[in-house]
Amino acid sequence: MIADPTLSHWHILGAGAIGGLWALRLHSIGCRVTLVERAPLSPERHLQLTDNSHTSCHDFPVVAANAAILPLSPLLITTKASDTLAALTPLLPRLNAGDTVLLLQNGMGIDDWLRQQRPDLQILTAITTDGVFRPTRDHLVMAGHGETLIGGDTAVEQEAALQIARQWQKTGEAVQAVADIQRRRWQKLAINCAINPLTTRYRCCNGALLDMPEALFAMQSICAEVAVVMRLEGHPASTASLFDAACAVARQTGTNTSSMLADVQAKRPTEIDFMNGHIVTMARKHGIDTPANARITAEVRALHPHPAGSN
Ligand code: KPL
Repeated sequence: MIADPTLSHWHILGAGAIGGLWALRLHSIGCRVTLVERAPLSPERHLQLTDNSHTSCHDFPVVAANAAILPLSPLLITTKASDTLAALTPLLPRLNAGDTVLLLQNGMGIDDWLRQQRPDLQILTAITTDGVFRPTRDHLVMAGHGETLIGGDTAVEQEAALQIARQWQKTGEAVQAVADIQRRRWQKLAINCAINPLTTRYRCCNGALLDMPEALFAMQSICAEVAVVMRLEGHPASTASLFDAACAVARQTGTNTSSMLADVQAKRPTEIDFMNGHIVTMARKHGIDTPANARITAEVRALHPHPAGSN
């Protein structure tokens, strides 16, 4: 497919499973796509996607994050939350005021950090229920088509989210711009807080949590604290609604290894600081304790050495 010069030229930081998927999807509708990496292994990456029996592939140009590559906007960030600060910091001086940055990743906290560093950027956030795994670095296998929701906090950002959603819908995927992206991100965060670290504690797939009374009790305690913090942050939530949603997702993704357990098994840093750790931080800002989240955060952090100075 020849790139259409009237379509956006996307830069993707962190082309793992979701980033690689969107690289191929955006390429399929004629967008130019460049991958941005901290330490590129080669000037091109051959990404391949298997979706049922259909395979698509493309060679994408790769540029180093610290190389002079302007303009970078729109920039899609799909790094794991735990890798984002290191990956994004060298890019910050290369972003211009008003540039669009779209964060599509698990967990929360990175957008706040980015807004503090660069209040002049147009920062959008997105969540997805697409399921994709990577048997090898550059081979993606679609596990299930989900929905991607994009939004922004200001009217201008919401308009930008709408434009991006319209463009991404051309891929044929379920993509929507939503006015309440923060509420939806909190709901997704609650589900991740209730499932991911407990699969790590019990070394089990998501669905197995539902068969363990002690895991269900811990899920409920975590949800109760998340609901309090959500309400303090201005988002309606109850323990029952978050717990029910977490149980439903654990059931639907029953045989999945959660991303956190996969990280622990592969001895990679986890996203705990951007999930339950974020709840603890936000609760402290409001002057309250969240012992169930603090305990599981400490437990998961102890599994992997964290850089000195990180909280
Ligand atoms: O998002 C997930 C994750 O593993 O990070 C869930 C929803 C728990 C599915 O595995």
